[in-house]
Amino acid sequence: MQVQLERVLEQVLARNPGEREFHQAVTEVFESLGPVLERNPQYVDAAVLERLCEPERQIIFRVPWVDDAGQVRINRGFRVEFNSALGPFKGGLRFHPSVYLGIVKFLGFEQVFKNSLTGMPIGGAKGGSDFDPRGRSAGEVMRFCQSFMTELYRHIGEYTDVPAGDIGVGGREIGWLFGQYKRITNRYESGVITGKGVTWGGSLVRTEATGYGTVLFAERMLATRGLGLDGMRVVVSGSGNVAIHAIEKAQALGGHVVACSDSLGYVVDEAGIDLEVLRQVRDVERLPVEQYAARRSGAHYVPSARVWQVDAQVALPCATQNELDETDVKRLVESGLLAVAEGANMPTTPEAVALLQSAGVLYAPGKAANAGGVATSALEMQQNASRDAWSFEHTEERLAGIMARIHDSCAETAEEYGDPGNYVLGANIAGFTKVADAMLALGVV
Ligand code: NDP
Ligand code: 2IT
Repeated sequence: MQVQLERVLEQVLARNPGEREFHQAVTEVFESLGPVLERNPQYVDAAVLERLCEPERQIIFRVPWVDDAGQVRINRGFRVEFNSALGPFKGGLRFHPSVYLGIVKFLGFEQVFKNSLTGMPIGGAKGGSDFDPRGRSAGEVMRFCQSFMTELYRHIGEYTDVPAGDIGVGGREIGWLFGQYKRITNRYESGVITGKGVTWGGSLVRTEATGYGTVLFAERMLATRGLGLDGMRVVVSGSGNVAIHAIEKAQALGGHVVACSDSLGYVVDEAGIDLEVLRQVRDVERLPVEQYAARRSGAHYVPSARVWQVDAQVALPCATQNELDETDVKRLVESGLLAVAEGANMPTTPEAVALLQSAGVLYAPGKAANAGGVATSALEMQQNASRDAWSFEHTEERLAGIMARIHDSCAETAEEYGDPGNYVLGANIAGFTKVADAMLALGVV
């Protein structure tokens, strides 16, 4: 790493102690930026790196709510508004007990580059809470969402900051969050949040977009080696929004998806995952994935283990950060792994990424591969601004075009910088350059 980069990285680590995931995300981006700074000393002169690593605004707040037993509960809420050089702050909200500032900041930092890669006019942010929705009634989750928005509303807006979903925040929660925003502000401001229901301002394809986009990226990446998903053995981690739609698109393109998981274990179904059963268990009844195996003859459940024990030609991590490590990758490579495309954010550990790259496995980092979700959020904002609603076919076509462009810009940038096929380098440099140029143009702000 260049001296300039090392100096800034040291400062970032020292100024943000204990934020392990944030350190990891910044280090990974910095490892790609040496050649860009050599060609563009103006970025160093204007302290673009230092500014990029310091969020424009960080909000931490108390979220009080009352559980079904009448007991008062307190959670911590976060919104980190990272960078608005390219457009209003944009990024999801995560409700999960593991959430703390270091996770919100890693996600917000990644979001800046991801949103830049989409080519849409959106800055980067992330938020959420350490609230654990598991085992909570619908009433409890609604009251929590209302309390969360009772503070958040003053910080967001169509032209300011536009949240969406992430882990633990799906269409149901977006409805409750938007309902409270509307009630407090007395404004039907559709563009303030994305992932809305299609009858009240949402966009068709937004629900599917992240998973679909990840698979479209994988397909285009495989095509660079004359391959395709047709007939490939696919393993997906997670069984939430991103995983389910990744499975759907992989199957539509001829992939044979044999396993998926949740935080408690994984299921294997050699006949191919039955999406109808999976949706009923996970989406409708909100039960652990174990129930899938109970309802499908021939499927089996493995508790307390990672899905990467199952052989795969294509692996799609769609659950959470650092869920695919060196040991997993070593085993998968030995059993014929060809490609990894990340539906989740930073699911692969740095050591595992290095191993994938040295083994010649195609590897698409999340900030490129899962950008279809936020890109379709930007399409939702576009429809809201023009009070329009596009058809499924048109919106999916737009998504496919965006994913193809992201893929190609990563591939071309990697080639331009002398490392063809390195999608990490391509994504980081292409994402960085656009934000950095906008920051230079906007002055020292
Ligand atoms: P959901 O809440 O719908 O699903 C999350 C899935 O991941 C569940 O199966 C969950 O299992 C599993 N999971 C969550 N935390 C852990 C953990 N600590 N260990 C193991 N498994 C875990 O979330 P999404 O599908 O929306 O998000 C999945 C990933 O995709 C996240 O990394 C998110 O940041 C990323 N992403 C999401 C986008 C979106 O549009 N929603 C856009 C881009 C990226 P369980 O139910 O047991 O907790
Ligand atoms: O990580 C992500 O890109 C998301 N959770 C989606 C963000 C958004 O604003 O749609």
